[in-house]
Amino acid sequence: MGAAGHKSGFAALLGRPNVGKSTLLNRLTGEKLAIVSPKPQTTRRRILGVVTRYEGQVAFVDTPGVHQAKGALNKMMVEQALSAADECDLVLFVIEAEGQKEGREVTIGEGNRFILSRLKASGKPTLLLINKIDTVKRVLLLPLIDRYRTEFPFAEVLPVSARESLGIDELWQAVVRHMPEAPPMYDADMLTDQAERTLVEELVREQILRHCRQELPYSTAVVVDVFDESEREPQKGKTNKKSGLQGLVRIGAHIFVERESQKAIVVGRRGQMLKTIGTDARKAIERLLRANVYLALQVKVEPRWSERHEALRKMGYGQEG
Ligand SMILES: Nc1nc2c(ncn2[C@@H]2O[C@H](COP(=O)(O)OP(=O)(O)OP(=O)(O)O)[C@@H](O)[C@H]2O)c(=O)[nH]1
Ligand SMILES: [Mg+2]
Repeated sequence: MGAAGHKSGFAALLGRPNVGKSTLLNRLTGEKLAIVSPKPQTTRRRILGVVTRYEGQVAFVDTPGVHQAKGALNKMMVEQALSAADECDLVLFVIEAEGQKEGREVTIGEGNRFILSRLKASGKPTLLLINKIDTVKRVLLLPLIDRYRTEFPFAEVLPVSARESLGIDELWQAVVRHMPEAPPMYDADMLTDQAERTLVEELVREQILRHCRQELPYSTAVVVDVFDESEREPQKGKTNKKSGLQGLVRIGAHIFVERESQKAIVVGRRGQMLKTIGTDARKAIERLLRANVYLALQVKVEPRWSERHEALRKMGYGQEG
């Protein structure tokens, strides 16, 4: 493919927590690159997902939800999101249609107002993505679109459903339209910049988000410290004909929490909770690696890790370039 006329650039998914940014990234790339949960503040760092097609190459950047951050970890998350928006070619501002009621005036919440003010200051071309349209009647979208259009000169407005895969192709076409003309930035087979190890940590964290209640997930970090691939080659390890998994990868990971009481929750009665988390995470990791996986999890208390910068770095949330 020649460079002349080729479209290529960065598009950052920006929005409040829980609006479906990560679900959109996974849908756009067709791969599970980001974990998803019904709890806010699931994504903690930027996640790159590259889509290369005939029409062009787009590097999508999923970001943590923008919220009023308290604490070092949350402040870092919001900073990551806002700086990603500053550095991209196109902002995809994601809001959710969920909660819109008939006959009630549309109000823009404080969180979205704050993001809009940042977008105004940055002056980046921006598309408004209204996600979760599967949850509301179509007629409710029009007042929502009108309200937002009066606040900001969006280049385009796109109603989508990441979960039901509605409007995704239109979204792709629109994003490409707004990409600058440039040669491809990545090899055609490049999908993400995340290491397998990082993806594994996230898959374990996803199961903690899924199985544990309330505030616990916010105090949890996962660090893989053993990733033994010596038996990954199919001929060396066992191959399961039924599952199609080949070879064996041995993984050891620590789950960090901040208090003994939290450790008790993650471990559960007679270790039952940790066992459930481990079993479900192992299945997800096997799908990712297409290999049999031996997963050993250990829970460790690291007081106030989410407040301390050196601990944040140890958990892999350190400042990056
Ligand atoms: N009904 C419906 N639910 C959706 C849709 N997209 C995402 N969700 C759900 O919304 C919740 C949040 O999705 P995420 O993708 O984790 O949201 P996020 O914006 O990445 O959240 P943070 O990482 O916390 O900022 C999950 O329960 C998703 O399944 C959609 O199109 N329709
Ligand atoms: Mg997310």
